[in-house]
Amino acid sequence: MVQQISACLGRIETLSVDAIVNAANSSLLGGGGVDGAIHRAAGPDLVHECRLLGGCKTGQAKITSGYRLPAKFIVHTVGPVWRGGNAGEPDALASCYRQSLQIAADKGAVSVAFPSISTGIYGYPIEQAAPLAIATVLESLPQLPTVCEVCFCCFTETDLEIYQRELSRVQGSAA
Ligand code: AR6
Repeated sequence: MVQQISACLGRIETLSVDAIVNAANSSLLGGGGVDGAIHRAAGPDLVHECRLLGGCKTGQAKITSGYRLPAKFIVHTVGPVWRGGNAGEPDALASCYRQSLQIAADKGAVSVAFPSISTGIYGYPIEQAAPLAIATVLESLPQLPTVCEVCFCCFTETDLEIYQRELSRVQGSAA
């Protein structure tokens, strides 16, 4: 089956995909940034389900229904807070992408959209996060053949350029 990876510009909570990923915090009870936007759009039933999940550790992921969103599922993952790069941030960030894809695939998701995890409030430099996100997804997809489409949903033109440059680099070298 063909597996496609792309980047797009927009608000992730509006995407009609099987699963969107949320850059949450360990409480899973909502916050600012993309987390706030997803909770507002999904409606109050989301936080009720999140309360039952007992939080989530950094690098791990949990899944809920999408409620009022076009997406069927929301995968909530907790990215690392940037502390300079030598405190295990790359491993934790890679783990977010791996676990999120796995848990979405376990629910039968064929299309998955990611925000740029940790690169907002948590301060991870996007120039380092984007190549890691793309490499981790590329490594994971062969083990998850039912996932056909992964989209990196960028919030700004600048972020989109960074993702597109990296995607052209790795996809160009694979061609
Ligand atoms: N759609 C897509 N991307 C978005 C959206 C949106 N609607 N809104 C923001 N972004 P952040 P983090 C981008 O701060 O760094 C929350 O309070 C944003 O431009 O949302 O992982 C949580 O509860 C950036 O590129 O997440 C945690 O406490 C990316 O999403 C904390 O923030 C991630 O930025 C997590 O921080």
